[in-house]
Amino acid sequence: MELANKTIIVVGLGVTGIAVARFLKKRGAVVTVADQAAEETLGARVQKLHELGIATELGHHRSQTFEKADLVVLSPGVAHTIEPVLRAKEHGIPVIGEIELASRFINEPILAVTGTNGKTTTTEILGSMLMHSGFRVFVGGNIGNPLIGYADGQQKADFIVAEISSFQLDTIDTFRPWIGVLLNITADHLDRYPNFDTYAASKIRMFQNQQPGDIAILNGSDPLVHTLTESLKSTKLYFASLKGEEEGAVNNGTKIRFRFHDSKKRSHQGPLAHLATHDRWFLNLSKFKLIGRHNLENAAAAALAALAAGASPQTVQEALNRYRGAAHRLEHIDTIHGVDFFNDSKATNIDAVIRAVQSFNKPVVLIMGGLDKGSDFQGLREVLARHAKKLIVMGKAAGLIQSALGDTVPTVSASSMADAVKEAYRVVSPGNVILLSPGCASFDMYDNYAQRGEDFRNAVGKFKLQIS
Ligand code: UMA
Repeated sequence: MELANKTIIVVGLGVTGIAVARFLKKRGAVVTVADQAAEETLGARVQKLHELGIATELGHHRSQTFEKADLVVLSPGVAHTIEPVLRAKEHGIPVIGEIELASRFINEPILAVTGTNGKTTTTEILGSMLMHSGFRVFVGGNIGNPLIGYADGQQKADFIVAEISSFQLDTIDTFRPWIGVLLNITADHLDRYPNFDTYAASKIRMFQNQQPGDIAILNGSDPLVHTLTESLKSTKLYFASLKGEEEGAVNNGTKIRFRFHDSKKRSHQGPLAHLATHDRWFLNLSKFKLIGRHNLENAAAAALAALAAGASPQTVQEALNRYRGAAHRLEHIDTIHGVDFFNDSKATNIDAVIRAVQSFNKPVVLIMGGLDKGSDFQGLREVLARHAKKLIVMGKAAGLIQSALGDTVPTVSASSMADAVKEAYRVVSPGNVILLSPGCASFDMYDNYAQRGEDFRNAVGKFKLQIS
């Protein structure tokens, strides 16, 4: 792909936009970074670009600028359906995302992980399994480390392990992971997609360029995943449930057991002959630190990908034993007078909240709220009726959540995280759980979910001092 002297508009001045602009500038492109936000809002990021000699167009998007470009590169947070992008496409200007651009400059095999929930955990476990096996690995993508950084840097990896969001899949064209993992598909981001089907279709784009030598690792317990992946050309492995002669892994709570066929029984001549030696092998879960059934699925998916890539069973087991979990995902914060506090700030959709609440065999006081993403909060009625003692709601979506769930579980609203923690603690007894699992985006009160999680951690810390 020739970049020198090309006029390229990079849209979005976040982590991705900066990394893409730097990459393109180094290769001789004439780059402008466009962002709809005003210069004052973007702060030091603008300065950083100007120091690199990169032009900016800030405050609002101008269609004329997009229409004059040779190429438009979108950040994940920029929808490919906004007016200036549609206009550029009408003018025949190619529009791609950062993942597409990066993949055109990466020669190493890519192991990509997508799904509504569990992406970061699975990506981290997979990266760690491969590293334990002695491979050099770059871990990036939606996890916060743009893939273009690898294409631009000096690091030499054997494998690229990439967390990939639906936003990123919206703007791929030739992106072709050697191994693609699809964890699950449940409703999310309905503020960006017109409906659930469009969102689901975006997830399946992960496999659209795969060929028979490639591998798709799929959730066997999800009928929708089965239906949407029926016509894939790649070799399929399944986790969570195995039907008929399907190959892959199932978990029973204490073990993840693997099933692989030898070449005589295989319906395909894929790249996986070596897996037959791992048939009936199992991962022991006695030292696995994460709670919740969904995390067993994440571990099984990661192990399948690692084994397929050539990791040894022993190192896969070792990496799993050592994995401590990603921050803000069912993260244990503290125990105060027998009450456990868990931070699940990354749970920004309904399915994630359901999985979190179901992870405990104890009464839960749940803190929810933030910015609604078009979610149907009614989906929580059953699980809350069964497991929740009280619901604390906060942020912009507080009223919406209260009207959907207030008749199912005693509900109060809180004005701040500190207030929410205090309200939650009023009704607990030893053995209970106070869980922040918001089911909403964080942007009404915070910069991101991590800042919200830290606010919860601080509020719990201060509360502990007050009551001790
Ligand atoms: N912007 C525009 N025009 C628009 C929309 C946004 O100019 O129409 C501008 C905003 O004003 C802002 C900039 O775009 O200045 C932000 O771009 P971005 O949202 O793509 O932010 P990045 O910092 O580049 O982060 C992105 C991902 N963000 C999103 O997908 C929203 C990060 O995922 C990712 O870690 C990072 O790239 C590196 O790959 C975050 C995320 O929330 C963690 N992802 C979603 C999720 O996990 O649910 C998908």
